Amino acid sequence: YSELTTLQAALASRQFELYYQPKVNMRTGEILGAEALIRWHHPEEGLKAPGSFLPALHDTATGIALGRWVITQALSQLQTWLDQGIDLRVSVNIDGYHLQHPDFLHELSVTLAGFPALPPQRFELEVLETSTIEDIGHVYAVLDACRRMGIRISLDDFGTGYSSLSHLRDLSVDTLKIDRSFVKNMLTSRNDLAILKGVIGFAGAFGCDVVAEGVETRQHSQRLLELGCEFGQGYYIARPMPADAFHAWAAAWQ
Ligand code: G
Ligand code: G
Ligand code: NA
Repeated sequence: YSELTTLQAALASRQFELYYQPKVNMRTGEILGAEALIRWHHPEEGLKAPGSFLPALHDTATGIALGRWVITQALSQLQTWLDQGIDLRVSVNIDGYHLQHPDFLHELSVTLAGFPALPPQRFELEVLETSTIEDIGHVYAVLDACRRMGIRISLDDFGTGYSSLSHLRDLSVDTLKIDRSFVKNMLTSRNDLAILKGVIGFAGAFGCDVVAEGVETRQHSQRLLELGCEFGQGYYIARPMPADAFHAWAAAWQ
């Protein structure tokens, strides 16, 4: 069996699960949303993180199939939470090769139509600005079409790519996610702090939300608030968790 065949079988036998990591307003405590993060329940090796299996799926039909599963699963969970009165947004990570698939937009609109009661504004795509993109003009057109459907677009790991600023110039986005490396080093490195301040400033100037990733300590949270970044995600707030743990976490958090 090749690794790809194994992953295909894993998808067919429902060995994947989405975990969810909260994003909150660090000033008010309000829960803003949750990022879906895939996990694999490997029959022998236990719970596996995406870094250990997503690379083998890069630009494959099984990778596309898994991406579709992630979207449908996340929308269905979002609908469940909204029905339960948990008022949040859900985001998924979307690979560049999936975005560039010719059927992507059509499939997404059909999938969304399967959740007619769901406001598309509650759904967000996190796009890695470093993901391999052959035709940036096409990707911009796809992301613009998603926004016209009402779906939010977030630029993930913002600031780590070579073209962060041109993306901001050429694409309308709703959210910038400050890469965790800048947050990690902000208390000790003037350069990281300078970039972090810059990203917060750009978000303000372009009218986007800004979310800090990798908020690991109270000091990070406080310093981010002083700098004008209210939204955060990270181990200080909560680790990624199974969907059915989210309810209890939210109740304890409030
Ligand atoms: O959950 P963890 O921190 O191990 O995730 C590592 C990285 O894997 C994330 O930063 C994200 O970029 C990627 N990732 C997680 N879940 C998904 C997913 O469902 N689809 C894609 N394409 N990438 C994901
Ligand atoms: O880049 P992306 O937004 O997809 O980041 C999600 C990844 O970051 C997941 O792998 C998640 O487990 C990890 N992560 C989430 N919070 C923290 C944190 O506070 N510190 C570190 N080191 N990793 C985190
Ligand atoms: Na992400």
